[in-house]
Amino acid sequence: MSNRLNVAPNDLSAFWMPFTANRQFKQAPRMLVGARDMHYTTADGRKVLDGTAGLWCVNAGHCRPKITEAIQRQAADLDYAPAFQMGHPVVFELANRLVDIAPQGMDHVFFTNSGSESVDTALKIALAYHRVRGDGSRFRLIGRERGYHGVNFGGVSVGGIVANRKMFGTLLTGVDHLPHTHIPGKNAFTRGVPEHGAELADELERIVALHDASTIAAVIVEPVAGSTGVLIPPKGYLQRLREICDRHGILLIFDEVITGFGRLGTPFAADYFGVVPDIITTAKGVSNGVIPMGAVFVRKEIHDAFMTGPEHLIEFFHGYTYSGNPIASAAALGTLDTYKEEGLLTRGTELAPYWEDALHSLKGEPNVIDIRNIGLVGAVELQPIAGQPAKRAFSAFIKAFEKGFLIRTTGDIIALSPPLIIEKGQIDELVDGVRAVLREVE
Ligand code: PXG
Ligand code: PLP
Repeated sequence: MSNRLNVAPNDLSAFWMPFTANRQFKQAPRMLVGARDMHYTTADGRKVLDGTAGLWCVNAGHCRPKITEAIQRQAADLDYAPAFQMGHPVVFELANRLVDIAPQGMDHVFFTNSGSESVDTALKIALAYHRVRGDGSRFRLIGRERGYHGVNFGGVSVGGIVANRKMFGTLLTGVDHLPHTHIPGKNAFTRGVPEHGAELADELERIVALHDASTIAAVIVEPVAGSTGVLIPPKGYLQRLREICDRHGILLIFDEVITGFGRLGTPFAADYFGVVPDIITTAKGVSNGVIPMGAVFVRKEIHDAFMTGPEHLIEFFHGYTYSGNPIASAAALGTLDTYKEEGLLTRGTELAPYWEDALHSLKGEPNVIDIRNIGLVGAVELQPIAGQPAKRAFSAFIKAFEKGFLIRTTGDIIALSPPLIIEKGQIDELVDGVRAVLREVE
């Protein structure tokens, strides 16, 4: 390990940390200085089992040689190429490789640098698509309560997490929201896909009746809502959304920033549920989280609708300085090679039953009010401490880290999403770690 800075600087005040309790962190910093495969190493030399694949992104595990080598080689050969009006071979190769593994018909890719950028890109593609076809009255975007679509203005507008929305003014106008699909009264402790709630998709018909289909451009949902605490779509729900969108000429966008690249045991959630949307947003797992990158997959008809007008003119006025950055592209190719060699995009299918049994063995532990699982994702929902929401789960997070486990919490929900290379013994270790924590936290 060659960390030049593997001790904490004396002053932590300059860095305003994202989505972090800054004051709490800086009093008792949790610093990571190294990582390999399933583990992090902390500044004080402890090994920590990664139960969350970083932030749901390190699907192939940490510091994988193919990815490291690809980055090193690319950095020495071509560091940067202008993203606009210029090209480089690596990004074209990457687009071809991505289209090969994407659901059928999703055969064009637009590159971004994050999930938030992928979401805003997808929303803009949807709006512009209708307009280039002469259907510009379709300006409304429909999201869902409890949805997370990143932190840029488009994504926050269609998102449904109140803390991420309430500080930021009027957001985008012309947005409406479907209800979320969490019905613990009927579905608590379901193993896998819950039985009840497909009819919640019919709320889209109500929204269509309110606004008229001719004003609606697109519906965006996470196939499995991740960030809000792992909400799994009821049986038949996504099919029904697809049917209603088709009936009314509305584009369906799946935000697969978390579910993409093997998280559910299939390459994409669209494969898992057998529902193909019109646009898929991805990031995270596309480059194993190693270098920022996002990719938006688009159906041929949508892409082709833009390819009109004089050929010397730009067809879509959108893009980022770092869209398809050479080093990020090389990292993504190294990632796809690793996924392929190790069968990681489908490994979750083999492990899911074991994962499910392990997680559900936590039923009956103190304060556990629900357990949810799908693929290699799991959630353990805790009863909040009265008057102190999120406190119990945050204490569990701190205690788990002290015991050598990285878990993720949102509100009073513990979310687990380990790298897809996890072994059965490590699943046991992780779940037993959570069990021990639950028995200790207040
Ligand atoms: N869409 C979805 C569905 C996501 O889960 C984003 C967009 C935004 O991606 P970026 O790369 O801009 O962060 C996400 C990201 C968590 C957690 O543990 C979830 C995300 C990010 C960080 C933490 O809840 N999701
Ligand atoms: N702000 C300014 C002043 C810029 O010049 C640019 C890009 O040229 C941006 C923002 C957007 O940056 P990016 O393309 O990295 O998203």
